[in-house]
Amino acid sequence: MAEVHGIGHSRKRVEDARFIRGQGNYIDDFKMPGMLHLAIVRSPYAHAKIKAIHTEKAMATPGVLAVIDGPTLQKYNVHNMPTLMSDTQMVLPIDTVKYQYQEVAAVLATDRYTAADGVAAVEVDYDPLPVVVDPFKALEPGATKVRDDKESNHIWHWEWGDKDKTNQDFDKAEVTVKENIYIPRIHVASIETCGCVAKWDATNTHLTLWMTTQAPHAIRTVVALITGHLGLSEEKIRIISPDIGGGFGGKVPAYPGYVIAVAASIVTGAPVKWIEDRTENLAADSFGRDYHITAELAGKKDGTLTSLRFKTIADHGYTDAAAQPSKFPAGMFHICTGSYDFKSAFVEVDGVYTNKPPGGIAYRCSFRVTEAVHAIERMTDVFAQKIGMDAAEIRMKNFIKPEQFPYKSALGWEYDSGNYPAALQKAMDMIGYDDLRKEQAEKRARGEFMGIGISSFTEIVGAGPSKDFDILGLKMFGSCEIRVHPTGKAIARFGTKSQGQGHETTYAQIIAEELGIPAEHIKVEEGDTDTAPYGLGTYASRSTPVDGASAAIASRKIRDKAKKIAAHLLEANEDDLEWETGRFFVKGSPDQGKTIQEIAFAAYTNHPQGMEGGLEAVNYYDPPNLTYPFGSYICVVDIDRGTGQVKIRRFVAVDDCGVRINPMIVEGQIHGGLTMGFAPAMMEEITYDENGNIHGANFMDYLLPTAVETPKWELGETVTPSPHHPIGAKGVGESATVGAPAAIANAVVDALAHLGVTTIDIPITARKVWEVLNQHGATLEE
Ligand code: MCN
Ligand code: CUN
Repeated sequence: MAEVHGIGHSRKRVEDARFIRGQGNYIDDFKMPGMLHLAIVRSPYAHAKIKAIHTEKAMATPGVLAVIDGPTLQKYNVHNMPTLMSDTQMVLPIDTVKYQYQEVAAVLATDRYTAADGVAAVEVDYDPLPVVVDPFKALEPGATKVRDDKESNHIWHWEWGDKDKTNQDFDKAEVTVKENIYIPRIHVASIETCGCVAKWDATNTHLTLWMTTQAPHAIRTVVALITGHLGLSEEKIRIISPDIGGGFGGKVPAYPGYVIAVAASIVTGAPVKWIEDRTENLAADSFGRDYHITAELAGKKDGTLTSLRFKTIADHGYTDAAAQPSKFPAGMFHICTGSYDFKSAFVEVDGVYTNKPPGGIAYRCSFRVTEAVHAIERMTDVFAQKIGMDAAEIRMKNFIKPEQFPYKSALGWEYDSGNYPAALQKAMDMIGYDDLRKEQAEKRARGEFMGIGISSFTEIVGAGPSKDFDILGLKMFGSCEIRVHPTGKAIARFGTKSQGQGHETTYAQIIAEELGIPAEHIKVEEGDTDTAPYGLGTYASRSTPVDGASAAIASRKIRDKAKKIAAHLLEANEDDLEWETGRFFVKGSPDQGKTIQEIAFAAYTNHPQGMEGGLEAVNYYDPPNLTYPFGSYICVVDIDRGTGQVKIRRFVAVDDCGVRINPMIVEGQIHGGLTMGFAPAMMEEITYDENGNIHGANFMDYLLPTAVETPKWELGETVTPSPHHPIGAKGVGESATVGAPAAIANAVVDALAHLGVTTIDIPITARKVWEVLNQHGATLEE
């Protein structure tokens, strides 16, 4: 049955609908008897009226069963769906398309190839409309209106902080700096694209939907809410998220393909598969970033930073499909005071519609933290450069001090714990900072360009406390259910969903540590709404801070019950028992004890009269606070004056995510995260021409780093436990992606600083650097 194929990893081919978890079940490989396939007709225009859709030729193609369009779906009132920010997204358009590659119609056929032929045979007559791609132009009076159902292209204005105090502090500051920083649109590009298999069982009026989602329960609730009028109530919907081949935030939103597949399965009674090809995935799924930030800092000549003011235009494309907690339309952007002790700060963000695909997902980033970190870490360097201070020195001077934790930031967050100077010092020692500065001075004197960049970031992960955090009203609890079987083995289920982060290993380790059941005898399950406790899924590095805490607390509940059973078995008083990992014993008589396995057996065979039998527990965890992992990264670059090519010579990353459950998994997360930080810093970017035509809808144009381009990462660690997390752990899955780009950009600007260069936007391509060198007459003469 097993068959190895694909590049770089083996996958088991699943021949029928019996799917085994954790062994390589990708939607792409699903086969079921009678399964039908969908393929999507997409718009070549970024803005156009649909005059007519001609389906005759497609319908004449053998194997094509139906062409589904917007008006068909409208009959059932499922032509629109809500986005995570309660905006509206078309499933299929009734009469107008709003971005290039938007879904126009869907072809249902007996196999994927025939469906594609059907798509090619559908002819659509369009009337092109004026297009607006630049968010600044979209805000001008008289601009083309993207949305017919809205007053203007301005979606929302959001501000946070003390505006008056900040303005006063700026007015009286000795030094101020200001830069425009653009953080470009990028795409997730997971190994697997999005897809699903919808299977409608008409006899039992039951829908099973296998889909590439990071948040199966939330999807189930949303499906129930939008299809309740069709009889699909929540108990009749089962969402299963199998191996999804990478998430990175891109698999949090719902996409039209899922909805069309469900509709097609309900109408035909057959299982229906939809899977994107790479271009569809790159061109039409939700994007990340696209923040135009005007950043200002104020401070003193001695390097003390006092005040921060950021103004941002956020390009959301044609609908606000950002995946953010409801209360924060710009996510956690207001973590932008970073690792520094600012006295005042004020941020404002304006969301804007343009004729581009929906944007605003958090590409490996806890809700806009990457944008915040990039801006503050770049600006700290800009300030240092202006007053002639060293980049490490200004950081050491302004860091929130270890004794200030818990620390309330100028923008209202309460940082749980941290030791920023220790992390930076460690990174400086590892890389040999002082020697590098000497080498740089010598090289500069010889006309060689070398730069050193630091990023001392603070993350904010673990959404989140129910007081402030919900998505579409659903509070962001963690959840864990553990059942200990009679033989002392266990199954644990969670409301999260691993996409490659190794939850099967690390959750089992948490429970093993708490209960003494060996990790290999703890089966971890996620992603099936029929079996897992309700949960909001995996993104924003929330699994460890929230569901990881649940695992510890549910284990402790089991231990409490186990103690009562042990007391019964040992005929001892509960208060006289002591715990060592895996065993209760009588104080003072260590040989008189019962192991967790003996206790588990007794829970089903010999439990105390009056007690409930069995040994299991459920915990829903409402975290008291978020966790604030941090780190200091240092990057050394050499620039080729002939070509503008930037070579990363060394990159040291010191991370602190509190207690590490599994150091190897943490290192893997950091390696992957650094590579995904390097990618947008040096290579990745999605752009459009003035007609809304995408550049970068395939891997020839959208540059993903491979092992060849990726630098060698050197890792270090410090451990500052979270005081409020049951085992002291903080999240780590995104830290490196958040922290890395600024270190790289800072290194490049540092290499060019003596020319008067103060900023350079990512991605830092050779061409961009060469142009900067050329402007300053610093290219190599032939
Ligand atoms: N861990 C640990 N000790 C800690 C913190 C974490 O051992 N102190 C372990 C965890 O137990 C878990 C892993 O590290 O196995 C990541 O944990 P965590 O930081 O809680 O993050 P999540 O599990 O919630 O994963 C989400 C995060 C996000 S948001 C993106 S995006 C991302 C990332 O994880 N997507 C990934 N890493 C990814 N890795 C893979 N392979 N594929 C993705 O799609
Ligand atoms: Cu922030 S991307 Mo991850 O949240 O799935």
